[in-house]
Amino acid sequence: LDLATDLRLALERDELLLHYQPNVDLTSGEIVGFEALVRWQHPTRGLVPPIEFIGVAEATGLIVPLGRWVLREACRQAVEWNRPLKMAVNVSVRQFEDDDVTAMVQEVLAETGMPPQWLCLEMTESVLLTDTDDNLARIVSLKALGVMLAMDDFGTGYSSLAYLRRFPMDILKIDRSFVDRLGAEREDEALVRTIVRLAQRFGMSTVAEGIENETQLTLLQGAGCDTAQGYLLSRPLPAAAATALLTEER
Ligand code: G
Ligand code: G
Ligand code: MN
Ligand code: NA
Repeated sequence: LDLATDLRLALERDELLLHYQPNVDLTSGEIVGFEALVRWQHPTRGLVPPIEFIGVAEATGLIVPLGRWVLREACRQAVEWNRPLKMAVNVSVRQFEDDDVTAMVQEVLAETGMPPQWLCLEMTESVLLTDTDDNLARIVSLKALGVMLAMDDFGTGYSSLAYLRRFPMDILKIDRSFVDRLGAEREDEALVRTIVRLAQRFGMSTVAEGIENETQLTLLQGAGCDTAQGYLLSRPLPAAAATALLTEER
């Protein structure tokens, strides 16, 4: 079977699952949310990471049913946890440009009983780069559902500044590439501080991605970054382990 055919079957056979990476408040140290990250438990290929199948899913259009499954499962889990945590879900360009995206999100919220304010949809710059009226209308109608919107991988794309004015995003996720270099050169610290201030200026909160060491943690706290994700804090966890972490934190 080729990967596309296999992936179609995976959806029917319920072979997808989510891992959850904690998002930690840099002031209190508490878990304030999770990012849902899809995996494919394949009977012979093993646990397949998303980089190996998201591209295929996008190319074939399978990302639409797959994305709906991810959203539903993430919301179902959040409702089961029943805590005021932010559940972040990645939305790819192809999914976002589907005309029914707002209706789909609305249906999943209703179906699962998910409070909209607990949900955060993460989009990359490429979504926002296509600065069309259609895309702006989609963003506005998603916002009207009461969900949060995050700009993912900030700073990796093209010219990222013009659309900060245009699109009502709530959260800016500082790409891992900026965090990686923190501690090595003073310039990198200046860059991160500037991104945080820029986000604040536009009323957005900031999430730093890919924190792997204490130096990065300290510098990000110093820069006024709100929350962080990364292997230092926790790897993405299977649902049971994430549940255990929440229980022991209490
Ligand atoms: O999970 P991992 O940590 O390996 O993620 C790799 C990439 O796959 C990231 O860019 C992430 O945004 C993307 N990804 C993970 N889960 C999903 C998903 O449910 N939908 C989409 N569109 N992308 C995802
Ligand atoms: O593109 P997006 O930000 O959605 O994807 C998150 C990706 O980053 C996932 O593949 C996740 O496993 C990975 N990730 C999360 N924390 C770290 C980290 O501390 N270091 C590295 N190298 N990758 C990380
Ligand atoms: Mn993401
Ligand atoms: Na990212």
